[in-house]
Amino acid sequence: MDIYQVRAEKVVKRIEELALITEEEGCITRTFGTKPFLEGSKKVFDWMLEAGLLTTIDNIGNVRGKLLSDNPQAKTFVIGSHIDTVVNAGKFDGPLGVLMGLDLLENLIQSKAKLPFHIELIAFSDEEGVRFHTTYLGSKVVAGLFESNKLDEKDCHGISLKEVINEMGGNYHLLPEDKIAEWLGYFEIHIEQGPVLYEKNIPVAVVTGIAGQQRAEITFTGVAGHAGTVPMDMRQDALATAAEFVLETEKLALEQKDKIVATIGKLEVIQSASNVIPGKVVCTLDVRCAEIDVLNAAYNSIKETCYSVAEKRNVDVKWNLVQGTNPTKCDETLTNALKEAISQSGHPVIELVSGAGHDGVPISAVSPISMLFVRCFKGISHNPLENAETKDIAAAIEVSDKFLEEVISNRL
Ligand code: HGY
Ligand code: MN
Ligand code: MN
Repeated sequence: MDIYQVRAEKVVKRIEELALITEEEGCITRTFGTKPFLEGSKKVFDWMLEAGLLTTIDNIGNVRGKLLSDNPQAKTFVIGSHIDTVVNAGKFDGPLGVLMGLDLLENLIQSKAKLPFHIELIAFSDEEGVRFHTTYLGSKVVAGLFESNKLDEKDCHGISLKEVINEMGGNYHLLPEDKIAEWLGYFEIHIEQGPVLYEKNIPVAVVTGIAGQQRAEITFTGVAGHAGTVPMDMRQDALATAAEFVLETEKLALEQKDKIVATIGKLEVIQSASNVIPGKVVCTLDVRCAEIDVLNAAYNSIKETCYSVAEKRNVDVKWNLVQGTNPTKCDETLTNALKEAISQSGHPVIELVSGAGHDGVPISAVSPISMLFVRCFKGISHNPLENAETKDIAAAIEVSDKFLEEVISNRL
């Protein structure tokens, strides 16, 4: 069996092991700071330690393994992805990039590669932003971009981010010390989470950019009432208002389906009962686009639509922009090296823009970034059916080895 297939099987074995650690029996959920999350981090920590990396867990819960150059003044090349998950997740989104990164470093150690720069493998602690509805907490700390006003954000149980950091054994006062001062570059391997490679029957693609995204939390406040006595034309129904808003948003996104996507992923009827007209509804909005002007225009027209639907129904709206990230470009030099590695490995070079967000977004402010996509089953992700074939992981390992050789020999 070829060496890449052997290495890929070891990556998959570790992915399967990590996937057994979850908050909910029967599905995969490891959200920032929970006990299963910490158990998963410890497992990755132990693997990094076993591999011979200088391993630590920083104040925001990132698991970090360093392979040092002999030159103490050298810059750092980071390889990473995230180990937190969405709810009822697949097993590859995040862990694939962390455990393939670990394999790449194990291979460098085994081949006694002389490193002109430090390489740091990072398992980011909160890329998905499930618990506090704000993403990239781990990578923002490493990039020195963490906003301390996020420390008072509360989760659905009223627990603040700073309390969770303390519970994890971190010290939020020391977060600024966890940043990497001198970056050489960043490389992330991730499943495509889209159907292109599956349709084209190609194992890998190079990522040229990451779409921008706007995330908002919207509260509709009407009047709760008796389901049996309030005439239909006298209601201020918060749920009917939210429902019309959801369909109007879908209609607007469909009209621009080649450029934008818009999703209302969460909707909660507050103090709901089957015989009460909903008085209060909270929902989320997630809008994405690779072009900033189109993204802003779509976001603003969705917001205007929201207010006009609510006004028509005499319902109040509170609109809170939770986070906005601009479209991000991958570094040309690193991306060309990745294209070269793909063609040297015998694959056609496919260039894709990622609709999904990744930790390279905040990191791009302080470092050149690069990403390699791996084909996944029908493009399915954020779903337990998510799957990547071992042979595609083997192909991605071969490409990544060649890419790293290029970076090391030319210090791109
Ligand atoms: O939602 C996303 O873009 C990614 O899964 N964090
Ligand atoms: Mn991901
Ligand atoms: Mn994800």
